[in-house]
This record gives sequence, C-alpha cells and structure tokens, in this order.
Amino acid sequence: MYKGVLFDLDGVLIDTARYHYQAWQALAKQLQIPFTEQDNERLKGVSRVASLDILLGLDKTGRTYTEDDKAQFLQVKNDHYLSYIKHLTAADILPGVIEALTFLKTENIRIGLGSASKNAPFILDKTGLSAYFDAVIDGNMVTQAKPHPAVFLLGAEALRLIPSECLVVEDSEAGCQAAVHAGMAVIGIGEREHLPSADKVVASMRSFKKVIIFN
Ligand code: B16
Ligand code: MG
Repeated sequence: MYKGVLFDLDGVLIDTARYHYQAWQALAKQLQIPFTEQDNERLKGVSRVASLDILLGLDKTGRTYTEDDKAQFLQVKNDHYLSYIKHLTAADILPGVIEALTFLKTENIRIGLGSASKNAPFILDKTGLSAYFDAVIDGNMVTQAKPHPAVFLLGAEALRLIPSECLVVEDSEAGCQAAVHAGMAVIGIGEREHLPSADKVVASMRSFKKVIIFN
C-alpha cells in the first residue's frame, strides 16, 4: 500500500469543475468566442493563465489581445468563479471523498493536496476539508503548471515521502501526466477516453477504497 496520497482538488474532492466551466463560458460569451464542454476538457487541471491562452486560441477572428486585456479577462473569469464558490459548503464535497479521507487517516496514510488552483485554500476552508490534510500545495506555490510535475514533487516532499511511495488522484489528463512525470502512480476519476495517462480509471471517488486496497 502507498504511504501517501496526493489529491487534486477541482473535480476530485469538490465539484468545482462545473463552476470553472461556467465562468470560462461567461468570459467566452463576452468575447464572442465559441466554447463547448468538449473545449473545456482541455482546460481541466491547467493553470488560469494557460487556460486563457487555450480559450483565446479558439478565437478565429484574428483579433489580438494585449497583456492588459489578458489580465482583465483573467479578473473577469475569477470574479465569476468566486461568485459561484463563495456559496460552497460541506454539502458540495463529492460522494465517497469523506469515506476515502477517513479510511486513509485510520490506515496512517499521509494526505496531501496537489492543486493548480490559487483558490484552493479558500475552497478547503469553505468546505471544512482543511483538517484532513497533512500538506497543501496549490497554485500560489508553484510557477510551473501541470503537466509539469512540480506540484506533486513538492507535495511528496512536504509529506516527507519519495515519489514512488505516493499515489495521485486526478480528474484531468494534464494532472495525470504531471503524476507520471513525477514518477507516481495515478488513479483517474472520470472516463478513460479523457484520461489516457492514468494507471487506472474509476467513475467516482466512491470506488477509491476498493482500488487502493489492491495496491
Ligand atoms: P484557479 P485542480 C485547477 O485545479 C482546475 O482544474 C483548472 O480548471 C483551473 O484553471 C486551475 O485549477 C486554476 O484554478 O483559477 O482557481 O487558480 O484541478 O488542479 O485542483
Ligand atoms: Mg482537477
């Protein structure tokens, strides 16, 4: 069994992935850029700045944007996002998460967070999840975004473990690639077609205990 588990936040512990989607969609609408749920898959796990570049890449009108424009767009997106997540409570924790975290605690397996989100500390506090974590690494602490392994390597270090002792749980392909680059095993949450780099894929956190017990 692993000595530590590093969890992604958005889409694994909390269903914030849909709020990111709605916030990007609102910005896309303002800029009159077509943006579908399929396009949004490419933004999952990716940093705020890199996500904006992907969104603007969908603009086929040839318009150009200054750095000031981009900074303003990022503010608009985050303001939309904050207006959704300010209402988060423990009721928004995804099914199976509390059972999984409680199980890891009873087994003395260390628990870390490896999230690209700068809003991660706020979300952990709003939902009461902070208390479960031995280490929290978020988007304020790393400059190289997933699929770069920095967030998980820092997480392992903070848990005082080596990469091969850690398991990552991710809902994005960029995050799964980051785990592979870090030399860690990775369970994908979602659908296999979106997570080709995961070692195993399960539909939700409800299946977490069953999967980890056999490793
Ligand atoms: P923020 P995760 C990621 O969080 C999200 O999946 C991704 O969609 C988002 O762009 C990124 O955080 C940055 O989030 O704008 O809140 O700083 O999945 O790594 O927990
Ligand atoms: Mg995620």
